[in-house]
Amino acid sequence: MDSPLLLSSVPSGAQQDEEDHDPIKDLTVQEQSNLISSLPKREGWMRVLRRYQGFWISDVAIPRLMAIQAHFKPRPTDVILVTQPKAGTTWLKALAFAIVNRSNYSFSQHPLLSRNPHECVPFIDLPYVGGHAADYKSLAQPRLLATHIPYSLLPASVADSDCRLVYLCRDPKDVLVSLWHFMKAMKPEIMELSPAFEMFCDGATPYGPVWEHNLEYWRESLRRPEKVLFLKYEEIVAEPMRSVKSLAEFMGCPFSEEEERDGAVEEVVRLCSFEKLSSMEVNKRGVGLMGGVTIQQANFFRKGKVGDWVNHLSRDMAERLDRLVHEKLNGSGLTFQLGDEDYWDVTRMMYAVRLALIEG
Ligand code: PAP
Repeated sequence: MDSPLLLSSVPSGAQQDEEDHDPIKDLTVQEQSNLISSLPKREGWMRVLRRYQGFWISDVAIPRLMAIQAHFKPRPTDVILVTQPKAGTTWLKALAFAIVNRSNYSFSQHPLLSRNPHECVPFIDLPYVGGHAADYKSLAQPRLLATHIPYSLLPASVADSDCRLVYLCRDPKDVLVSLWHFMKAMKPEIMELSPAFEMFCDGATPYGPVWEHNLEYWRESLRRPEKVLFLKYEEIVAEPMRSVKSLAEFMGCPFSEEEERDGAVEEVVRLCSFEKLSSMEVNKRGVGLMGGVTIQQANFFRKGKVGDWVNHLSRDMAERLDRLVHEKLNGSGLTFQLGDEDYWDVTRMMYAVRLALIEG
């Protein structure tokens, strides 16, 4: 078991503002541990999950989350990238980093060619050490940080600050399939897909329920559109150039007409594409350490496709999860499909295509 002291050390991003603050002075390690072990528990994924303030959080991540809740203070210029795990965090980090730093590096000699995106944009809630640990002090302005923390669990300092949040979500069916593969690759003895599906439907995934995570940021993006940008993985896949331009605008560094003419937007899209990043040596063979777990960087790059769930979930499973998500999001204005009718048509069409392919 990882040392709770180590895990609860305050993230370096916050250290700059809270240099000499003891992040766990409010609770002793023993008190933290007693509190965590009293929380409702679910097992089956890589780590034990505990129900903490309405969300399922890995037990080893809770002390650090508490430290963030108590002491993290963003700078007004910070941009915090937020995702549900497996919604496209790695991609969003690469895109934001490439956009913000486009005048600092040439595209042919770019840090993303030799560093995994997680080494370029640090998580505030998960310490990551790869070939190069992210250097918080020299991060460009706006400083890019990342987190999986649900909106209601963020400290009030975030809402009170002028910092911006970029939220990326993804069709929950693809999130489930991606999450299961990711964890299976790292810990082959985790549960099979069928019980994982049941836990997912119960909302019991890291930082889940997924739909609550999505909804909280969705509502905040409607309330404060100038501070919270809400993106979908599927939309970036469909229109990468448009997404990159609106991301740049939101982060306060829009592309100039000249840059657009010179192809800078295309360069960002190309540099951050699944094909390009997954072919880099660092992402094929590199190893990193995230939240105390050793991770092959290649595990962050599996297929990068929309709709791969069709190859793993039965039609019953897909329809059940679609229906559940549809009910949970109902009335919010957030959907993962085009419309109510299309919702079911798309699922059926995907299966028809798959069947046709299998039958040759
Ligand atoms: P994390 O939240 O643990 O950091 P995250 O990056 O969100 O993981 O999830 C990885 C998913 O994003 C993988 O999806 P898949 O399992 O369905 O394939 C991965 O392939 C995909 N991904 C990583 N990089 C890119 C990219 N550059 N473009 C598109 N998808 C990507």
